[in-house]
Amino acid sequence: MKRFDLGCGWPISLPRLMLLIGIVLNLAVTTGATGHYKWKVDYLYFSPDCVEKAIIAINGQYPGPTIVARAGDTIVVELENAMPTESVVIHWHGIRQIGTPWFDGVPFVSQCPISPGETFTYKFVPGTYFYHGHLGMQRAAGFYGSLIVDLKRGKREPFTYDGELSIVVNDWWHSSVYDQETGLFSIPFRFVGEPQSLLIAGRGRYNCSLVPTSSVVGDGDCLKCNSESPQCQPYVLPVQSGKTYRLRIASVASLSSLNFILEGHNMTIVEADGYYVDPVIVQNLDLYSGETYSVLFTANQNPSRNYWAAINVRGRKPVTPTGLAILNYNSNPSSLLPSTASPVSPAWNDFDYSLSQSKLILARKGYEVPPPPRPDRQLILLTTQNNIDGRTKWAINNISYVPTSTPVLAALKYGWKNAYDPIPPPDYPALPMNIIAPPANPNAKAGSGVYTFHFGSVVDVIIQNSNTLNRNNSEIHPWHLHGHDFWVLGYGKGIFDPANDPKSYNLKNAPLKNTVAVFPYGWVAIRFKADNPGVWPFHCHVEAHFHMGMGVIFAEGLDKLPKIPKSVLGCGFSKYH
Ligand SMILES: [Cu+2]
Repeated sequence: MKRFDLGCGWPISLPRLMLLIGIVLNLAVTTGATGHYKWKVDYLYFSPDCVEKAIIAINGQYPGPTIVARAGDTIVVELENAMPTESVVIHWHGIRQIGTPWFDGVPFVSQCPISPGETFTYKFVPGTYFYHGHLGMQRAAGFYGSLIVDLKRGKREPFTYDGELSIVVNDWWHSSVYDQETGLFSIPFRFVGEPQSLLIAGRGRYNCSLVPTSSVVGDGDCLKCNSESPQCQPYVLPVQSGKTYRLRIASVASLSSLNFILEGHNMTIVEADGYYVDPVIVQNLDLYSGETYSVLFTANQNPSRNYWAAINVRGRKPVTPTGLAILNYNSNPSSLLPSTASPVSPAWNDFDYSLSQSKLILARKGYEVPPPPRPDRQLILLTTQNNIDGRTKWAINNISYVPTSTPVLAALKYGWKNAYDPIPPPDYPALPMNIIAPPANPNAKAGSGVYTFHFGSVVDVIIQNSNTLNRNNSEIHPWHLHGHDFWVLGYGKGIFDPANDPKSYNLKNAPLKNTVAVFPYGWVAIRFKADNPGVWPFHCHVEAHFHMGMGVIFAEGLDKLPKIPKSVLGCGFSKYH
């Protein structure tokens, strides 16, 4: 038995669970190199923003190690789960898992939470991605890292640069994810609140003078804050004057939409979610949780000083200080902090700014993959915040997603009728829609039904945003689709008009993405081809929102799959098969 302290004076003794997971990242071309990684996942005290807290680390490292691969490579990751009380799954965000849907890493959809000795096979396409825990709120506990897949040797990017830098950004809380989860499921509802810090490459700085030092029993009274800790010194991005850099940025934020700024430097967006986009120059970059970008910038400012790299909260009234890293020129000491003030982002509630920046993201000329001209099926998904049995939930067309105890992939493939909800959710919301007042929705309920598509069919999904349970409040939701990239056909304000709005869809150079934001009181339309046999979640990437039911499950082509590997089964009904 191991004594494990989950936080402020709450020691518990729990049996130590040891899980050994083997992951094989197997690429389409078998001639590539093989990379072998050994990972040990465990809780560890760490001080990402100077405040110490138990976080999930990989090999004692936070954020987790960066995987760098080349298209065509095979990567093997042996993952030992040394956490005393938790299973793990890892979602390889942006990787389509063609032919290997069981390795998508979503508990009770693609696989059982992992048991000892399993081996996973993943397929990559080139791009900028990341990985993260997808069980409970493990991502918010620090369980994530970068995943970079370079082009095959001999292939060239349609742009040039002298050096490459990579950061993951996120928001950070001092409360444990157990406190956060308990609050979300409590009556009355207790929200996680705004983050205490914003982190760049896992580093932020909380003002230690705000940490209570008294021993009075209460929230946070035993937080340890050490502003000298090497774990919370600003991350350094080293550059040489005159050179051009590719900066890869991924947002694994739990809640916040973020805005990234390189003080004094313009950025040219060249890649989004693994696809080249038409180069567009911006002074700052809006980032939604689940999105990845590459930007180019040239170190063309006065080289005798350093500059801030900064993130600010967008879309929610910010109470969190700016997250800061150092853009370190030439031989200036990396510890030389800029004397300038923290960069300021556009007003948090300037949603028109965000919308217009999102509309700038278009497929790069010469690299366009035009969407099929028309859909075979259309879904309109109205997202609402609801009260179900006294708890605050999110619902899609009045159904709030709850996971089953059996992987849906196996349940559907083998026809285990009792293992899932056989009634598919509705394609359209009940009319008339009301998106500008707190929803009544007296019939909202929990469910786990599945949308099943004809294999190879073209599906349009319109996500319709609405007012929350609070008056005059509607939130940004970044929606992420597993197993596919989708074309972003268009955005609109107000209620989607099925007769007229499709006329303005971009069928020429719509960008391919795997995550897209729907803005307050508006809609976004996406199109994808249901051509990847498997079962795929489509959900809000705000961790608390998905946890509160904001997602749906898609399925297609299961008869095309061979037998599901035993290694991903063993829970729920799959125990008996
Ligand atoms: Cu959301």
